[in-house]
Amino acid sequence: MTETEKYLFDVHGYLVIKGALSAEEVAAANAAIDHHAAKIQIRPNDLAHGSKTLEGKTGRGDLGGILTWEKPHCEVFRQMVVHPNITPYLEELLGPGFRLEGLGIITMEKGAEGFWFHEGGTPYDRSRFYHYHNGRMYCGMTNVAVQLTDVGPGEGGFACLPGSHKANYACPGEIRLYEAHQECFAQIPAKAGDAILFAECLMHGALPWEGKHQRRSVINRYNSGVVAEGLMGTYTQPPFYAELTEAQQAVISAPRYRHEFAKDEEVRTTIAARAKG
Ligand SMILES: O=C(O)CCC(=O)C(=O)O
Repeated sequence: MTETEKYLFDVHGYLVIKGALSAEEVAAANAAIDHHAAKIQIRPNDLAHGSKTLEGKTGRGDLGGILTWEKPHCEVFRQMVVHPNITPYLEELLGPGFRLEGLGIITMEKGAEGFWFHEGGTPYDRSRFYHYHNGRMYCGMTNVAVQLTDVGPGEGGFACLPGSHKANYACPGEIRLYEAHQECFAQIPAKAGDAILFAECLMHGALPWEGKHQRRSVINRYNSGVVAEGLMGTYTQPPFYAELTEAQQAVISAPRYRHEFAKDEEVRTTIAARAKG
């Protein structure tokens, strides 16, 4: 994570990682979704929460179970959970040994409703926080929304209130419902293959989808290695565990205590210095 990226993430609570996936990876993910399109579950218009500005003609689509799909369709999603273009950002925010909390695909057809703006740092949630301490950022749940189709300016989809990950006061209801101060929100244009990295405690949601094409976003949710909001089912390994690479197994794992490597190194340096006299 470059110094500029750190600055932008700290200030905004999100960052667009451009070109996180290659064109081949985007194509493989889209082919896999096309193959499983019949499994997309359209929600019963339950996300706008009565907002007049977020309501739509249809619900958003949800598609799950992607890591269990038959080969080759599961492979690109398994690669995505520990992708070399994404892992360094997660290590910066969550520390080494971060773990996957859950994942799924969001689809939206033209006219699909938005999602009311949730989270936002108040009330404070011990698993979904953001703070800066001893020269580095610390995040609770952190998400990577990998875009599989282009999102143009004004087309809707993921949106947030930049900076709200640091909020201290409760958010007024009409702002959460996108009925006041809309000018403060950011809708995030992106190209297929870009990934939106965001702190879950950033107030975020979605605007109704205006694009002619289907919106497709893979959302991978992570937390630090010691935290679990869910257990990927249970503490038992998922049935496909043996098929995963070592790196994939490490993120699809039960929460456990992990030493902070920096601290270990400091101790080792002190001991080495004393040994030299
Ligand atoms: O990208 C979206 O549609 C919003 C997703 C969202 O708010 C969430 O998953 O919590």
